[in-house]
Formats: sequence, C-alpha cells, structure tokens
Amino acid sequence: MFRRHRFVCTLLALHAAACGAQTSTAAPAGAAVDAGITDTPGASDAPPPAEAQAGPDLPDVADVAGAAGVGDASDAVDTLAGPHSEQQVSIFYNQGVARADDGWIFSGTNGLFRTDEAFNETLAIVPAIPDALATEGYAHIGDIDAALGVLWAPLEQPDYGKATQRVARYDPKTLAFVDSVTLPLHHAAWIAVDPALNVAWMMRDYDDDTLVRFDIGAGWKELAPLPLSSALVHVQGGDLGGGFLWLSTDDPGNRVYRADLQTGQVTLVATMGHLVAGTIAKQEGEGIDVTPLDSGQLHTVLMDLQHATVQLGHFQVAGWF
Ligand SMILES: [Ca+2]
Repeated sequence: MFRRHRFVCTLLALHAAACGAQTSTAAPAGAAVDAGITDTPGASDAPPPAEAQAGPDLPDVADVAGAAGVGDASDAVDTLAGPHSEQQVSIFYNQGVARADDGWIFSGTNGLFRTDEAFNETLAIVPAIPDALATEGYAHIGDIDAALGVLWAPLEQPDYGKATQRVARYDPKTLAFVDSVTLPLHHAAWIAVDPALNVAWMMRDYDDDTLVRFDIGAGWKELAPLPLSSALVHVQGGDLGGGFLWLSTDDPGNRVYRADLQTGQVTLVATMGHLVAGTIAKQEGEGIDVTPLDSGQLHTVLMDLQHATVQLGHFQVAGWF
C-alpha cells in the first residue's frame, strides 16, 4: 500500500537507494548468488538468525484462537502470541519477504533484495519496477512469493478505481524482470502461489472478505473466489503452508490470521506486535513467508518507521501444520 510511501521517501531522502532514486547495485565481490528457490515449504537446517533475540514462548494455537477469535479494531491483542524472536534488517526491506534456499528475498517499495542466511545483502535491484510500467503509474511492490522457479511480485498503481493491477515475474537468482500480466484487482498487496496447482491466491481489495485465485497456466484465468468467514482489513501479506493460507495485516493489532483453503474459515493466530510507536499510532505490519526453519515457521515483516528499521519476526508454530 501507498499509505506511508511518501513518508518513507522523505525519511530516506539522503540515502543512496531511496525509493527508486538509484539504479541497480551489484552484489559485492565474492558474494555469489546461486541458490535456487524453495518451491514448497520444506525442512531446512538453516541456523537461527545470528542477531535474533529470544522472545516468549507461544501458547498453543487453540489457546490463542480461543482467547481472541477473529477480531476487529476493538479487539485486545495482549492475549495474542507475538514473535518468538525478531531480526533487525534493512529499512529498505519494508514490503515483503520470500524464502530462498540460501537466504531470503525481500521487497521494498520499488526494490528487490537478496540476503544470505545472516542477512548480509548479496544483491539489490533499485528500482525494480521497469520504466515502462513506472510510466503507467506502477510504483509499489507488495509481498512477494517464490515458487516454480519464479519470483512473483504484485505491482500496484494508486488509481484503485481502475481495477487494474499487475503481477510481475522476476528471476529469483538475478532479480531481473521477466514480464508482467494485468489483473482485474483494485489492490495488489500480496500474492501466494501454489506450485502444485499453478494457482495464484490474492485479494481484490486491501480490506476484503474474499480470496481470489487465478490459474496461471491457463493465462491467469480467474477461478471461483473463496469467501472468508470474516472480513479482514489492511491485508499486507499472504503465503501458503500446511494446507492453509497465512495472512499478515496492518490492522490495528498487526494481526496474523490463518485461512482454511477448503472452507474459508479464518482463525486469528498471532500479532506482530509493535503496537506503540511514539508519535505515530503503531508500526506497520507488512508481508509474510511460511517456511519451516529452526527460527520458526512463520516469518513476518514489520516496518518500524520510528527507528528506521524493519523487523523480521519469527513465529514458532510447528504444531499448527
Ligand atoms: Ca511473501
């Protein structure tokens, strides 16, 4: 979403890579980028982040869901589970995240970044939106996904009434743009691709009570939508895992939800926290990745404007799969 785009540009105006002001930067010498992409969440022996700080253990999911239910703006979040640990990463990694075999891929407002397991940057592409699409107004990359050897990136232009947004394909190793497709969406905040079915899951709106899905192999033919049991607001990220779609939000509780892909039943499972932020109401929940690692199974991006950092939160939810 564009809500804080201008704020971030101002914040970062003096930085070399701010909001598309610079051209691509290459990987540093010796920083080989040759990892494949994890098509489906699988076991990994990746070590926990070196700078991760331990947090409280999570209660059982049943306790969490039972305590809070699916909430609206008025629901208290102090009974919800928070991240087991957090990793501070670059302020530029402020929109979304996907897992690579040897590390991570992050999206910024108009940038794509690869890091190793220790979150050392190995490749940065800024701007990442091609000039031709930028000319059409596309100025925002949402929560990315990596599947089928492709990095999928939702691209947004701010005239939501046009009901036209895009999904772009990038090479997950080089982060080079491949192509894009237009879709009949008001918003394109996130994308989750099911590699087994070659189906992309998205939402038509930022606040919505329905999932939409597209058959990628059939020219992005729109399939039957899946109504959710509850409307969600400010949905910023989505990823598949364990037969569920996990959704991260910038709702008033920075909440994380789990949607059953058969029934559409929504369960509130956690909060990214950071709900007090000084002069602004709270920090901003962003994208999500679902990959079982030693650090956790859910990994969420939260932009901390107050401290000009991004926190990658790790949730230990193995029992939920
Ligand atoms: Ca993602």
